[in-house]
Amino acid sequence: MTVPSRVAAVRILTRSALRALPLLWLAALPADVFAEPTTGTNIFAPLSTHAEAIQRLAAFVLWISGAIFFIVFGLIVVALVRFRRRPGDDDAEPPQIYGSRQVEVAWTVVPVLIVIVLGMTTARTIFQLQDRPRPEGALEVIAIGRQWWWEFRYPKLGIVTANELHVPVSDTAHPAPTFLTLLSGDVAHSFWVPRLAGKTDLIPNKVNSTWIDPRQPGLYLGQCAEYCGTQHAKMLLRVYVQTREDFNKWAASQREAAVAAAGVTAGRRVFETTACLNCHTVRGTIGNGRYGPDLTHLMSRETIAAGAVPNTPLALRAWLKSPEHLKPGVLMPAMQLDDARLDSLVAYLRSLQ
Ligand code: HEC
Ligand SMILES: [Cu+2]
Repeated sequence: MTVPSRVAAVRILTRSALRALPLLWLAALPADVFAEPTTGTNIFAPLSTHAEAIQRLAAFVLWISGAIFFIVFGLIVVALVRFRRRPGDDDAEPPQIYGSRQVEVAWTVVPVLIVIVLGMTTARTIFQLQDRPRPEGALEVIAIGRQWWWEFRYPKLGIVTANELHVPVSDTAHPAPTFLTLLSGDVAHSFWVPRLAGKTDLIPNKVNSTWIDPRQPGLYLGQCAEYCGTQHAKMLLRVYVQTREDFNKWAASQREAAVAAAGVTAGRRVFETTACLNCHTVRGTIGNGRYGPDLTHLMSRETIAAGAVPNTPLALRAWLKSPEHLKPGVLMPAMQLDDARLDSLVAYLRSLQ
């Protein structure tokens, strides 16, 4: 390498090191610096015990790795600058050193200690979170991952819903954690709402669990975090954290059977005479399929198809006409309904408040 290009290399290295510097600050910033609504998915802005513990651990690891990065980089830069070839160098070999016990011991022992510290801190965080006993009165929810949507069952409340999880807010004055039992109906999935908790997998034939205690009401977004097939990317999660009163109101209305609205009998007949009812439940009708989402209170949801499609009349119609079009690979077939039957079916589904 010629002298000018070496100088240029040093300059580029220093410049990229300086550019990377601000990244490190991220880890140390308090959560409120990111004054974003709860819908953000920033792991550095946790709003639940699990997520906070993970953020603390991540910040600690980042600081240590950052320090190592700067020490190593600094030494490289010093070596490059101080020992570069100068005009008039005699090209003789520099003095050769054949090992130094102290140096070798130091650079073996120090990294081993660092790895032990990082490993122990990580293990402690994992065990702290996993060993927490399930407090009396925690809300129990069973979350089942399916290709490519989420089923949420509240066994004690008699509620079954899909994709949009409702839980009460848990502030320090009134702790109200939610325990999630995680199951899979087909392949491996992973439950991940970054501001509430770390990823927990849903594995076929295995029972996993996690818990959340969100501090602020709002909508928290998440996503399946384990590749589970074609529509993995559109297996989104929405967690609605509500005040106690709002949550109780929601729960009470979810417990009801479907309303038998007037003027939608034609649509209801379509639902009950096609294969819809083999895959979908509408409590209060003969439809009790469990392969697809429970539709009893479909209109209480803001989205359909696991957050992929807004729950509007137009989108709903497009979905029924060709689910494949909105979510390629989807496991709901197009039912080949003509326009009149589609319209009446949409009217019926819109009545499922
Ligand atoms: C073979 C089973 C099957 C049949 C038959 C079927 N569906 Fe579905 N349906 C599904 C599955 C699976 C999903 C979830 C798709 C996804 O999000 O990936 C779904 C999703 C839906 C949704 C969106 C629900 C939500 O909250 O996300 C609606 C609405 C719906 N189906 C209505 C119908 C209607 C009406 C019919 C009859 C015309 C029907 N389905 C026939 C399996 C089926
Ligand atoms: Cu998945």
